[in-house]
Amino acid sequence: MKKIGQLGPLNRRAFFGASSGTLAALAAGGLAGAPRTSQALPRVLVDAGSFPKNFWWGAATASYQVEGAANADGRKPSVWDTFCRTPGRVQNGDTGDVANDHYHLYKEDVKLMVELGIKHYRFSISWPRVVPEGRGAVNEKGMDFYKRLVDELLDHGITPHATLFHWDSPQALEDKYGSWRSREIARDFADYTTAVVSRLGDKLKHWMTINEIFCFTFMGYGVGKVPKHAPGTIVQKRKEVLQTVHHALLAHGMSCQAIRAASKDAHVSTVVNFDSYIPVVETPENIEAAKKAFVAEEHNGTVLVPILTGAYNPQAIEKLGPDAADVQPGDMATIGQPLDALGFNNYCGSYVRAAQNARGYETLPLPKGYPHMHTDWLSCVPEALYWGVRLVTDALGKKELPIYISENGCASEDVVTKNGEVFDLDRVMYLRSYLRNASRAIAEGYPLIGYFLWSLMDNFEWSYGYNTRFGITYVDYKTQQRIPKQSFRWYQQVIRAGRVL
Ligand code: PNW
Repeated sequence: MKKIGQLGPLNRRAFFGASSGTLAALAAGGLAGAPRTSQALPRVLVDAGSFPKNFWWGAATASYQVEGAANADGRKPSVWDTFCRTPGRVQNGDTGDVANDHYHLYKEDVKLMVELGIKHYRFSISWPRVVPEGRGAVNEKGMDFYKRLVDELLDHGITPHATLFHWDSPQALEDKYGSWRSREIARDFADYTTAVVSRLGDKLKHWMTINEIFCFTFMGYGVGKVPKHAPGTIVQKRKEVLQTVHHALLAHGMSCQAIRAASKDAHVSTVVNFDSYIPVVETPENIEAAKKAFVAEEHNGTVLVPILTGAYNPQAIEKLGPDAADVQPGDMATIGQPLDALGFNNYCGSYVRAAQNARGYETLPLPKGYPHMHTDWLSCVPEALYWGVRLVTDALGKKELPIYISENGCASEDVVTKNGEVFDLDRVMYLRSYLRNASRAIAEGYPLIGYFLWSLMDNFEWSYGYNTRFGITYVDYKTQQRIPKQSFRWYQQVIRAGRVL
């Protein structure tokens, strides 16, 4: 791969010798479409924050967080409906019963997307809306909602990208066999996949199997204590948690096979919030340290690495010892299905440096005063985006695998002014910094093809309820009014210009 960042002095001279017309075109983002491997592309484009013309500019949401209509047209409860009804689990006792009422207001929301200028929209399909019992009969009325949504998107020139699972698993399967604790869920998920793809696959080509395995396994099953996410099961042993991870990996692999069987021209990917490691100083030693941490630490070693390579990372497994999951013959080959792309959900990251220990690296704690956004877990670590993309390529050797940012976004304490405006300048600052790192990755030749901002609009933020807002559109939940924030206006211009503004 040719790395533009490594261009020699000749090219830099060529740039500085460029005509004022070229400079003007650069300033206007007019060269954004230049191929990323072009020898003529000057390094200064890294700083200009330009993006290729065919870059996927998008935004994302998820079914339980926006749809509402919890009892409409035959939908049955998901584990999140139950979790929300359990006192103390969700702030303020909030539920997804109504949420953004997107189920009924989707046409208005597509208009919002048109105004924003995105050409790609990522949403998720609710399993208990489509197969209310988790297995068996398909609820065609529920399915029809997604057909209407897809038609509406296509009519407006927006490419739909569907996530098959974004945490709202059917309560019926929780009652039957404890959801992800049972291996049976992988088969049920594959059958549900077939039901969806065989009905939507003629129009919808971009499929993502599962969103963030980490969040409904490691965060859905707690050893001896109540976890933060549904189903909220207390287990006795760590191994039980790792077993849910294994079943989710298996479900992903079988879902990939089901998609390809049901749709010949499907684009298949999955979405992982893998941990990103930033060399605290970009020296060769620290970069090596980042590569080591990236594959060996528990989360990546037990989720991303098996998905991309068909094997758990040996160091992670060794560290887990007796807590590692039981694996049956053939499982790993199923898990390591070839993918057309990888979705990367990125919010933060860890700093790392080389160390004289057995692992060869150490991660560094963030000091108390480190920049922090408006929710407890969200530090501002923009380089995490660049390094996450780079490390998939460099540490896992996946040089040809396209990567897109499936989520990146920021929580702010949004206040609507008397004039009906929202000045979420902290969100703009955050997004701008992360997008600059996206442009750096592209300028250096890494295969980053798109960006879905989380989120198109405020929505149900899981155990934080409606108090934590991640949208670039403000939602007044009393009236369901949508109010574009300053970040919306900013992103709109970024998309238009094809570069960070
Ligand atoms: C993602 N963390 O979750 C989810 O995919 C979205 O549904 C969610 O609304 C969004 O991020 C914002 O939270 C995450 O602790 C939850 O690092 C937690 C973390 C990261 C992502």
